[in-house]
Amino acid sequence: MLYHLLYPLHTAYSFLNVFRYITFRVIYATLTALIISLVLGPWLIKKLSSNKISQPIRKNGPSSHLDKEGTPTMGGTLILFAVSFSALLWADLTNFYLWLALLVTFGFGLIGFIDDYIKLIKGNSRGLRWQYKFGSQVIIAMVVGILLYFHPQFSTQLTFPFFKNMAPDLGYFYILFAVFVIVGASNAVNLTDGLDGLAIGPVMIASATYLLFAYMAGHIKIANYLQIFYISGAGELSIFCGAILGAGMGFLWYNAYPAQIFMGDVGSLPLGGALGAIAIITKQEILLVLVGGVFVMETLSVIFQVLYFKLTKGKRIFRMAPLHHHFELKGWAEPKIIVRFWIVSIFLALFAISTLKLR
Ligand code: 57M
Repeated sequence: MLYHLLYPLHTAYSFLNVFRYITFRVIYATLTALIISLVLGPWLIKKLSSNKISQPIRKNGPSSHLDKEGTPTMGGTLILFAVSFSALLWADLTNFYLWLALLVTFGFGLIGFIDDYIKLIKGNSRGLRWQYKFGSQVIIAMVVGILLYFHPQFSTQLTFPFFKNMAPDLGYFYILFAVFVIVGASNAVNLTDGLDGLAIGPVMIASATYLLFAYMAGHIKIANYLQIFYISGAGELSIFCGAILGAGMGFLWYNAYPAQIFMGDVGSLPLGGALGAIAIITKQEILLVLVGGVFVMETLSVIFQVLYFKLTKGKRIFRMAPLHHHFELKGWAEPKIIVRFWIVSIFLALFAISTLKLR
């Protein structure tokens, strides 16, 4: 909004020309979201606690989690507020991709909110029925895929790291691919959100990485130099990524071990969905497997665990899935698991960025 209000005044006040620059607006979108989540965090924690919106702990999980009983959850509401307020304040509101990212964020956020509401406030531990939860995610992702498919500028070609000449055109199958990426990323982040700061750390690392990708994709000279798709207007998504990064940092201040608040499905589902949508829009879909490698490992650990359990009629590969629980049961301290997963996430993100040159 500030871009529309203040940039036009640069003819009278030249210093307002700075609002033209995406780099400037990314920095201040990040700082705005950070300050909002830092300042409102204590108030929300108190509000959730007084309304007894706290996490029930399943008895069949690691015993160390029993101490977490009563931790306030649904902190994702704060993340969503900080992200949307900051993005709407600093981004170009006429940008198509910004509204696509907001559609996924709010759509998946509403699904997560309803799930949390049923579980935590209505007291039904099953939450939203998986058919409704999964079905509504698919519908929202389908709408995004269709809007992109019919967008005149958007390409349905798939880009691969390392092979710059390999870009098969998926045609309308791209819509299904987009659904797979967005819904998959959303549920992968959801599965990962099982230790203090374990999900928000890699989400921040991924949003910082896609902040770079979006800026480069929207900058014709850089895009041509790197031989990546030039997506006119994608640069505004780096402001959205900055808002996620800032909101994540502020949330992590309170979610860091020992957590004073959990994000809930209202946080994990939209954050994953937004990263999936940004990966699709910036045409760095396959790289999301690397950038979001921690989420992929956690999801694969569950898939392999369940398949092996069924195939061997009761045997397990891991002591418990997702992977973070396996290390807990091996005796690793929770902070050690969390920080090591962050280190892996940073390594994978740096390697993913390097692939833009290794092609
Ligand atoms: C999402 N939710 C956490 C919190 C967070 C198919 C199966 C793998 C599903 C999986 C599952 O239930 N996943 C649901 C993970 C939960 O966190 C809440 O959920 C929100 C995210 N959606 O924001 O509100 C618990 O995680 C802990 N936590 C923290 N700090 C945080 O910052 O400590 C969360 C955030 C919280 C808290 O204890 O209560 C979760 O783990 O449920 N199921 C599992 O992950 C279960 N695994 C399992 O059953 N494995 C089986 C099979 C199915 C693969 C096996 O290995 O044989 C484990 N999780 C739990 N209990 N809680 C084990 C049983």
